Amino acid sequence: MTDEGPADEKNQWQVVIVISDAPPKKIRHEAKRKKNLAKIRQRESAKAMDRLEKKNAEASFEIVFIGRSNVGKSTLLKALTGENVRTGKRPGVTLKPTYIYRDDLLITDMPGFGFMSGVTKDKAEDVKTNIVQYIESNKDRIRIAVLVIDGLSFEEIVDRWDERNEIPIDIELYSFVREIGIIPIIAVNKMDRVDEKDLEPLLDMIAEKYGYAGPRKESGIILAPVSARDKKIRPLVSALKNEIHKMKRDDLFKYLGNPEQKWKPDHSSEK
Ligand SMILES: Nc1nc2c(ncn2[C@@H]2O[C@H](COP(=O)(O)OP(=O)(O)O)[C@@H](O)[C@H]2O)c(=O)[nH]1
Ligand SMILES: [Mg+2]
Repeated sequence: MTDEGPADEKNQWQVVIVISDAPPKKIRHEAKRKKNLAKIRQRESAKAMDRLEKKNAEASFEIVFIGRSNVGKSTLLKALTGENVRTGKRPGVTLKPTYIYRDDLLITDMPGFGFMSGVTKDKAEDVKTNIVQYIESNKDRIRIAVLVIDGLSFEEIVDRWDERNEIPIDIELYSFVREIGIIPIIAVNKMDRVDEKDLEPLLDMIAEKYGYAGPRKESGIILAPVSARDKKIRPLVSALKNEIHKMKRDDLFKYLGNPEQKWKPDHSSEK
């Protein structure tokens, strides 16, 4: 008879239940695996950001596109560059810019800062802060900012902010880029939904909302009425070329709109 041997018949089938705080091995493994994966992803994402920043640093001329979600920014960029930048993300969710590279020209699609009631105010503010920070840290190479607005809903949005005694993000960002020496161009999109006869009054109203009183043409504000949907973007292409020409970079014309399109410097917007 051995030591372990049952001394008594009653003890033979005793079941021992071990109660432990530790999760089963399988779950522990899974948790560890997830944690490692998250770490790797974080590292990869940091590396990707570094690579992106290095790549972006090679650019010497940047044009940023800024606007609320749903104003037609992606459609406009597609019409202008042929590049598909549509992210398909929910408005206001993406915080990171998207880039288009053409030699040393960098075209940046900034995240949209919310529209209507779809996005909370905090989220819109977060996006705004990100945009401001991005522009601040890259202001040496950012030469032009295209601020895209929806020509139809712009007045309503501005009025709503006015009622609350707040400055609409569109207008705040316009002043901001101008103050740090970046040329702002306002692309007034969705003009296919505006009657020809209403166009001039609409542009006057927009200039006024941006704080320009008096005759619009003498004010210096650059407004480009376009329809991204119908690829009618000539006023924007002209305004861009006009500014790029002043910066002596006509070599970049070929990357914007229809390269066949003849272009002559327009000095009407100069003071
Ligand atoms: N009527 C009209 N709709 C447009 C125009 N440009 C864009 N849209 C529509 O507006 C919506 C938002 O466009 P999108 O380019 O995704 O806007 P984003 O969020 O600013 O990038 C889509 O349904 C487009 O088809 C335009 O010039 N006219
Ligand atoms: Mg978009």
